[in-house]
Amino acid sequence: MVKVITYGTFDLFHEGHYRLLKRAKALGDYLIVGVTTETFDKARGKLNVIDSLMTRIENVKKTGFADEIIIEESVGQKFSDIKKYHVDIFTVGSDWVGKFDYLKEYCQVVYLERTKDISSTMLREKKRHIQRFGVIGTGRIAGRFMSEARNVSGVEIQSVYNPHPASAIRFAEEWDLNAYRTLEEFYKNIDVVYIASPHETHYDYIKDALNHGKHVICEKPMVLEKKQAEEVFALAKERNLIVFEGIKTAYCPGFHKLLGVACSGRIGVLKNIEACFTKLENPQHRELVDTKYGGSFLELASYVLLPVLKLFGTDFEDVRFETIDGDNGLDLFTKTSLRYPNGNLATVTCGLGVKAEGRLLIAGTLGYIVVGAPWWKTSYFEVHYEDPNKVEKYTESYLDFGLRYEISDFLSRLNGGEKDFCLTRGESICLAGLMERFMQEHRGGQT
Ligand code: C2G
Repeated sequence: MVKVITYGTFDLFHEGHYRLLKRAKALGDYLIVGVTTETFDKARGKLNVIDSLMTRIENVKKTGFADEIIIEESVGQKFSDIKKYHVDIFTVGSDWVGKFDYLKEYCQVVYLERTKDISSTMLREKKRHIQRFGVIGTGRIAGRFMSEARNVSGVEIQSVYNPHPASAIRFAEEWDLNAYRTLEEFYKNIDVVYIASPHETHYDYIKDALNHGKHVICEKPMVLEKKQAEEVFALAKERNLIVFEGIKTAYCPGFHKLLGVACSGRIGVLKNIEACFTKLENPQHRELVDTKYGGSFLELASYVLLPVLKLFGTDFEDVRFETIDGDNGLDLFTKTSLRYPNGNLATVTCGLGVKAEGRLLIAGTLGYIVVGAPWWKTSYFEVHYEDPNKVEKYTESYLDFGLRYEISDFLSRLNGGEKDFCLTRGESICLAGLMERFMQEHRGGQT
């Protein structure tokens, strides 16, 4: 009996998939089809898969060509499957030519001609209207957003705006966009505004975009006052639009895995969180020069507070800030302590002018989770127990700048598929409240 194996996502099952399976079956007597899990697809950069794993399996089953269906959940599995199932022929579409030649040592590898003019991506784009984005702000993060957005299907970035036209033109040339001199012109032909301008300008840009009927993704910290956050969320709701705070860590798969393990009871009842993120900044840069809106807390606290709000919630009873300031009064290093009514404690640290070990530590009654730097791009963490020999290791992929996860989550929200699970409105409002409180205590209430 000749055993054949093939793999795929089979999202929005179409003619190309059907023809591939038919020909795969004809290559032998017994066909095994590996259907990818969502986690595996995310890990290999395939975001925005629409159909659930069950639906995709069901669709493969319906063709009647598969004698056995398995799931594919990790890189390297093909190799072990070939051994495990005594496979004679591995086959896949011609879009993969050469990519699986390394399997030739173990079985025959056949690339079948891909069916032209049909793909899941095309169907996804037809099903979901392409979201046209415009970018406000042209700094480093905006550039990263551009390169990441190109990895997410359903997004087309069209325009850029910067009150300094020369910067907008430079960015537009670099990324092949249209640069506009006025916001009115910029809003034409876009659905979503991505805001990556200086912190203090976010609030006005968000309101203006919403008032022009545009959805918003705004870089962190989204706004600097609690009532501003409440106001923009209320305005968005009233206008049936989405406002979304871009804290990249909140959307990345490794951080979700970490939250899952922390909440699972493996380390008992959670009691204490410590998080530290420092990034030595050039003293001439805005972050250490702008005495009103610079400093380590405004720049980095969104990251270090995130695990605390996700795991302990937003109802702390006390918060205290301690800072080491530079000559201009800006905080070079800030320690924030939070105490919760149930006795839980959190200490989070951020720094732009003092270097410390970037680490996230979540302590529970049975053990602790530790993530080394850069934990804010979570890709590896360990669980430790009283017995020092017992260590569990977890890995998850984190691709390039990691912004693709937040863009993909935003699109799912836009398409009605997801609630604000990764970063809730309540958490964003709480973060804005903490920014406000810090500024009141540390900048004499200037916001
Ligand atoms: N396919 C095809 N013609 C199309 C579209 C897809 O022949 N017009 C083939 C692909 O080449 C693949 C199979 O259908 O062999 C499934 O395609 P996808 O769902 O896009 O899955 P893919 O990402 O190609 O997964 O481990 C996963 C596999 O390596 C391939």
